[in-house]
This record gives sequence, C-alpha cells and structure tokens, in this order.
Amino acid sequence: QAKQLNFQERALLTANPVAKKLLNIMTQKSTNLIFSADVDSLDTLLDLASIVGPHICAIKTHINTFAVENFKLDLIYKLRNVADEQNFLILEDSKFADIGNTVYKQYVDGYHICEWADFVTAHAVSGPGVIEALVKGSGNRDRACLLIAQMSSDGNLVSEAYTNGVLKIAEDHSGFVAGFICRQKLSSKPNFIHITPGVKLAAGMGTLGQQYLTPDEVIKNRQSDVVIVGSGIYQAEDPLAATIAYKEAAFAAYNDLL
Ligand code: BMP
Repeated sequence: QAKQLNFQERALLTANPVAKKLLNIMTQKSTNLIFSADVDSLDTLLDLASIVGPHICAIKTHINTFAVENFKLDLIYKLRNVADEQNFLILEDSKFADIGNTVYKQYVDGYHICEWADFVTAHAVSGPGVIEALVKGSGNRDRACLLIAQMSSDGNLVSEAYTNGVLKIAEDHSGFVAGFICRQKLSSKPNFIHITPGVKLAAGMGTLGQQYLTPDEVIKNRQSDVVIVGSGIYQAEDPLAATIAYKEAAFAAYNDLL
C-alpha cells in the first residue's frame, strides 16, 4: 500500500486557513474526532464542550435547534472562547442549500454565524452560488465550508453523479472548500479533508434512518480523515470516557494507514 501523507504534511499543501488549522490541531492534539453537540440547550453544550474540549479537533453545532423561548446568542460567544482556549474549531452544520442571496442572509444575519463559526456545511444542490455567498459573507475572516457529498441516512437521494458534481464544484472553489461530509474518501487531493458522521463504536441502524459505521471502518477501510460522533458521546453515561474511546479508536485507525 502506498504511503499516505500525514495531517501535518497535508497542512503544508493546503491554502485554506481553516483546513490548515484543523490539520494542525489534529496533529498537535492527536485527535481526528469532531463532537456533534446535539444537546437541548446552549448551557448543556457549553458544559460538555469544556469537558471534552481537550480531546476533540472541532465541535459541531446546529444553532437553529435550540428552543427559541430561552435562546441566548451570547452563549455561543462563550463557546468561541472555550474553543480558542482549548484549541478546537467550531463547525456550524447549517447545511445551507438555497440560492446565494438567501444563504448570504442566513450566514451573516441569522444567528451571526459568520462571526463565530470557523466553518459551515453546505449542500451544492443549488450550484456554486452558495459558496460565493459564503465567501462574500466571510469578508476577511478565516473561514471555510464543507460540501455535503454523501449522506449517512437510509434512502437518501445522493447519486454517484451528484457526488461527482459536488467534487467538481469543490475543485473549482478549493480556496474556500475545506473538504467534504462523506461516507468514504472521494478525492486524492491532499487539501480536501474527508469528514464522516454516522459513527458509533457499534455499527448498525440508529433512529429515524441514521446508519452507523465504526471508527475503524470509516478511517481504515473507507479512508476518511475525521469522524463526527454525536449521541455516541452525549448519550453515554460518561461522556468524557466515551470521547476518549472514540478519539483513541479513530486516531489509531489513522495511524494504521500511515
Ligand atoms: P449522531 O452521531 O448522534 O447520529 O449525530 C450525527 C450528526 O451528524 C447529526 O448532527 C447529523 O445532523 C449530522 N449528519 C449526519 O448524521 N449524516 C449526514 O449525512 C450529515 C450530517 O451532517
């Protein structure tokens, strides 16, 4: 098997500042684990972030899932501080999918995502205008997006041709696209980071159509770079112990490939 470039080597080949930061953090902290903090409140999210922070390279949020009644946006700026102190990035999983003009408003005005999220997810279904909107909304901040190239849910409509179209758009906008949300390695270009949700230590079917793969399957067999774990951590009896278990499993699988 040909020698793979490690994260540190790939950071040197990456122009996007967020992709570079992520690759460097993964090297420094020995972790290719993103925690998907799909909890009920921003207070709980902040508590968990402080506990698992040393073991993750990024936290993934869904800012529009918190009940509006007691929503306080200032808490997300506290998360920004924790992220800076503990050296992890914030990935807001907005899955932008509209025309550029609407995406610009969602990114800049709605929840001020451009201010606090290092990177965001986007569908490419509407074409490259979504990326152009995010570039415009980012201004001179260090920002990036991940394109959703494949999905983990049962019966999803993503075809091979669609995935190939997403790759083409990413290549045409590689200054801003840091990589992909995907089920396996899709591109041999070292600057693109492959990030995979739908991960649990026990593979199988989850609730509402979610399909789980193990960290070993995702990183070693499918050669993705990073795993995203949500309920495997926040539903665990001991979220810190679970975080460490996922971190060690995913990083050992990465080391096995080198
Ligand atoms: P969990 O590990 O609890 O199944 O959470 C997975 C997370 O990843 C969720 O936040 C979900 O929105 C996200 N996700 C996914 O599960 N599959 C995809 O294809 C894309 C996602 O962003």
